[in-house]
Parts: sequence; C-alpha cells; structure tokens
Amino acid sequence: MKVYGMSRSGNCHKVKLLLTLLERPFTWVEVDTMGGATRTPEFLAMNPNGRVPLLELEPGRFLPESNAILWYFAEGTPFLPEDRWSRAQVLQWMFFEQYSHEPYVAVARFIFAFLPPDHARQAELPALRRRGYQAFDVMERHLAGTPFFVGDRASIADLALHAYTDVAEEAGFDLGAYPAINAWRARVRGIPGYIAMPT
Ligand SMILES: N[C@@H](CCC(=O)N[C@@H](CS)C(=O)NCC(=O)O)C(=O)O
Repeated sequence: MKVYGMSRSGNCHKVKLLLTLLERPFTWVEVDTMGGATRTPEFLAMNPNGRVPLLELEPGRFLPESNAILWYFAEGTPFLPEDRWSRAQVLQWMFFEQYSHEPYVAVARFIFAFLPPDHARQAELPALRRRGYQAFDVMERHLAGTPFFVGDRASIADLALHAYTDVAEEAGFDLGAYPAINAWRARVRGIPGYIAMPT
C-alpha cells in the first residue's frame, strides 16, 4: 500500500507514525504540495479534494483525510479502545483537532515557517495564534487530569493532537505556560517506536 504525503506536514506525519508504531509496511510517496502537485488532474483523480495525506490501500482504492486513515488502521489495535463510550471520546478529540486546533496551529505554522516573511498572509498570524492558544487552553485543562486524551493509554486521539502541538514552536507559539501539555508531549514521544516529524 502507498501513502501519498509531505514529510513536514503534521496531518501526513500522523499516518506515518501510526503505521510505523503498528509495524505495517507501506510505501511513502513524497508529494510536492508547495509546487502544486496536489492540484494536478492526475492527483485530483485520486483525491478530488487535492490534499495529502492520501492512502492508496490497493491500486485504485483511495482514502483521504488523516483522521479517517488513522481510524481505519487503528481498528482492532491498542490505539483504539473497544468500548463504545471511549471510542466516542476518541472521535470527540479527533474532531476537536480538525475544527478547533489544526486550522489555527497548522495554518499559523504554514504561514510562519513556510511562507516568506514579507508575505501578505503574515497578517493572519495574530488571530490564528489567539485561536491556537484557546485550543491549548482546552487541552491543558483536560490533560491536567489524565495522562492521555482518553484513559490511561495512548490512542489515535493523542497521535492526531500531538502532530501539530509538538511543532507549535515552529508556528511561533510559546508552550512554556502549559505544563500538562508538555508532560503529555513527552509521554507521546516516549511511546516505543515513536518517530518525530522532520523539522
Ligand atoms: N483535513 C485534511 C487536511 C489535509 C491538508 O490540509 N493537507 C495539506 C498539507 S497539511 C495539503 O495537502 N495541502 C496542499 C493543497 O492544499 O494543495 C486531513 O486531515 O487530511
């Protein structure tokens, strides 16, 4: 199977990390997103939404959306609990990641670390960071009372939220005032087999 991705994308790294932790063999196809490779007719035929990560499970069978891919592979593994309530909580945090965290933290990182310093989009940074800190406040409050997002072992909710949180400094965030988040960051990094996203 193939994963089309960009190595410095947190959304893509989540998938690489889970497959690595599960020791599932896969071929990584590096996609030049900055060069427009996700918007070619060939790529849009695989994912009409023009984004990575994109799983090609077998020739011609595609699944986009990082968290959907995580869910697919986590099923039946320790990274997805079995009971219904815990599974709903895993989804709760994965939706939080995609709606209240990634659109601010990941986009701030993209603008700050990938675009030229004089780019017009730099003006978006203060608002993005404000919303990013709001997401970190929510995470801090939750993690003050639990080692992982759902229960006492790492799930795909942790992998989803860790991806961009662990590189938040690249977006200009200062996480010094978030001790519970920092302890959790270290806990996730300590999962046997963990690989970090290239900086
Ligand atoms: N909700 C999607 C977001 C994917 C996404 O935004 N991918 C970016 C890289 S992080 C991308 O492919 N950008 C290239 C483009 O928009 O053409 C997911 O979680 O997979």
